[in-house]
Amino acid sequence: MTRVFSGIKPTGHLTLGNYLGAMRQWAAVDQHQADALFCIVDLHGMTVDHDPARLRRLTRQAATLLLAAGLDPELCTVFVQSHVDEHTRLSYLMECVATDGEMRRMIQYKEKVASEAVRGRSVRLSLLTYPALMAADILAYGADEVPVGDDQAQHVELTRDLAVRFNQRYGHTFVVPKATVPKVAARVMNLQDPMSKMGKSDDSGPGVVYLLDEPEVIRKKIMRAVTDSGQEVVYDREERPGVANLLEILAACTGGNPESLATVHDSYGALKRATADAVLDVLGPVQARHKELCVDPGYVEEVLRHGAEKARAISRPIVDTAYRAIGLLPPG
Ligand code: AQP
Repeated sequence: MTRVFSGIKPTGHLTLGNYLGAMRQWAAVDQHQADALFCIVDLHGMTVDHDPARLRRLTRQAATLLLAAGLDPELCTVFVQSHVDEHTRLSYLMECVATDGEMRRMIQYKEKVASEAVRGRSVRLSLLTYPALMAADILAYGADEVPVGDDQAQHVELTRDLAVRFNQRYGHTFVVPKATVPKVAARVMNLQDPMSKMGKSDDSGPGVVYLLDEPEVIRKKIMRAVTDSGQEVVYDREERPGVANLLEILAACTGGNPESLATVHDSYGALKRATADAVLDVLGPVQARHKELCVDPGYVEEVLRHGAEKARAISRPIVDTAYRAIGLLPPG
């Protein structure tokens, strides 16, 4: 059976981008068709300035939202990265296989360094080595496929390179994984700045739809989305990125396609209303289930404890093999 691994960073409240680009596919497809592991990658949440209490809170909230979005612990494994030591054990080996040039070429790293430099700040070393930990996350489970939005495809590509290099130098140890990117909503854009991705740690609240926003807030954000001065609804990502983003969100929520949806709505207002309705239809059940799960936090903790046990049982033998292969003396 194909093994699938994917993760989500608790660096902010989860967004419509996380849901349409990742979580929905995990729940609707991956957990049914594969041996799937989904991880709240809390260690990655410390590569930028963080507040310990907030990180803990967001980690619990992300786990609750994954279950609310339909991940079923009977069908898949849901766990927290820091609960399974194998991730950091293997990450160091990945750092010994990767080069600093490879790390510095990562687009996310370059963008973050540039934006911090503007404020006269430097970045944490862990931001540079983040892709080594991400490679470890994936390779420790022998994952064949990594479903991600297209922003993460470069990191999965590096993971493949590291797996191949390790296997060539030290003997076959790792499955070489491949990224799978959803056909629709691979990149949901910020409603106020449709040239930038809708990201959960963005400062621009009005451009980001959070999964736990109140329905009227969601509607308001979509109705106020930046479009352009045109009148006619056409799907053109280059020339009309704001309208294209709304059409893509609507398509992702309704199962249509952006080009034909453009012919259905005769004004930007009608398109925005339809998009808001569709988003609310999709998020309503997730919000309702989240509310139910919050009543019983013990259930979520139990799911995570059991998930970590299952994750450990898979990853420990693979990481032990890698330790032996690279030349580390096993403990007596
Ligand atoms: N806007 C998006 N459109 C489509 N997919 C997205 N994903 C994230 N944003 C979008 C996908 O969600 C999964 C989990 O992402 P992540 O939380 O681990 O990391 P990220 O991609 O860095 O997400 P954010 O929200 O942009 O976080 P910050 O702001 O902290 O950097 C991944 O599969 C991702 O592709």
